[in-house]
Amino acid sequence: MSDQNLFTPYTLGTLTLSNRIVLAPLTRNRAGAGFVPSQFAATYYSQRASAGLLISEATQISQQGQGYQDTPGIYTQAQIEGWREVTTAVHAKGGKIFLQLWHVGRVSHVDLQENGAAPVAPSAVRAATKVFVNNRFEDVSEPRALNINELPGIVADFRQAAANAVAAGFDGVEIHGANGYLLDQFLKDSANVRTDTYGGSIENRARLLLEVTAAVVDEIGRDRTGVRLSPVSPANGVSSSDPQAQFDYVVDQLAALGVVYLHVVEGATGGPRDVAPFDFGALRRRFKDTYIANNGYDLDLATSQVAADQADLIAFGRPFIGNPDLVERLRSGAPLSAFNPATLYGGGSAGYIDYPTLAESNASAS
Ligand code: 8OZ
Repeated sequence: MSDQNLFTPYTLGTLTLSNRIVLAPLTRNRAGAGFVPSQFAATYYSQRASAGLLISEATQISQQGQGYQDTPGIYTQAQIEGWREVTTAVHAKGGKIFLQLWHVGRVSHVDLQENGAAPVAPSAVRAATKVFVNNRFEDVSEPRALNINELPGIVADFRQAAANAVAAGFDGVEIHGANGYLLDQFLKDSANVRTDTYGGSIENRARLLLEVTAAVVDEIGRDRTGVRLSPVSPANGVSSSDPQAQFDYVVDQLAALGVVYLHVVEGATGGPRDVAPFDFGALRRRFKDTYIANNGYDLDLATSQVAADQADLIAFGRPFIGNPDLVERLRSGAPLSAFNPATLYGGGSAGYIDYPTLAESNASAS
């Protein structure tokens, strides 16, 4: 045991975080015209700036990378300018913020793609999942397998998006390699049945993630590059036939590339932590730099895992929605507020920037 606790500063690369609590990426589907971040996003993120680190909602690197309506992008000048308002507001409150870079792959719908094109995937294997589009949940569209000649273009899109994120004022980026989206589809052999150098072996299935990571590190530097993984999550219909050996390898390679953090969804995303046997401690030990743990953490588990050196930082997702001052509530043992599920995905300011801090609710009650 050590004397580390959640509320002490932490050095992440060149950044000093004020505590070890992280805002996990949360999709909120409120982008405006041109997939520019919501006019309320600067307020939303800055309300939560007391977290040691904020990770933005998943943000598509291209139109092809979009899978749900009204999610923001980072591939146009207007999007960069919209995000700049967010980073400026967060920095004004002393916060730090990374942008999560996202390509959904097969988890998309023709109505979101250019000219109604099919979504792209490692293989023409449709996911048994739905996306929110046309104001309702619809089955994903039949995907087409990417030609090997198209993969450098996807790597280039991630690279450009990372450069755009820095131009927008972000402190770094998180590559979304989790939850059954494109990079995870390549990793998981339920979705990847390719017979070329991007399919088959553990090494081949990791190739696209590692090429993307190397390109982003080259573009913006290792201290500004994190990666999120979900080794055993069944999110969006993916599974690996040998997750421990696979993710031991992936993590060793990410360590060799020198990324500043590994962010791991432990268990089923938003569900049980014990969905499948897996030694997350092995990943933590193999990766010498910062390990961010996520999924179903409460104060007790977060405190004990940090004290036992099983994680450096803990990412909280849903508890941050209704508690913009989550850090202060955890520190003081105050009760947590629930959030309204009806305003989780989509809408305007209601259920987004109107959750009060504890001090605000006490003031209005008296
Ligand atoms: C919830 C709804 C839509 C997308 C993820 C980006 O699971 C998401 C997501 C979550 O990583």
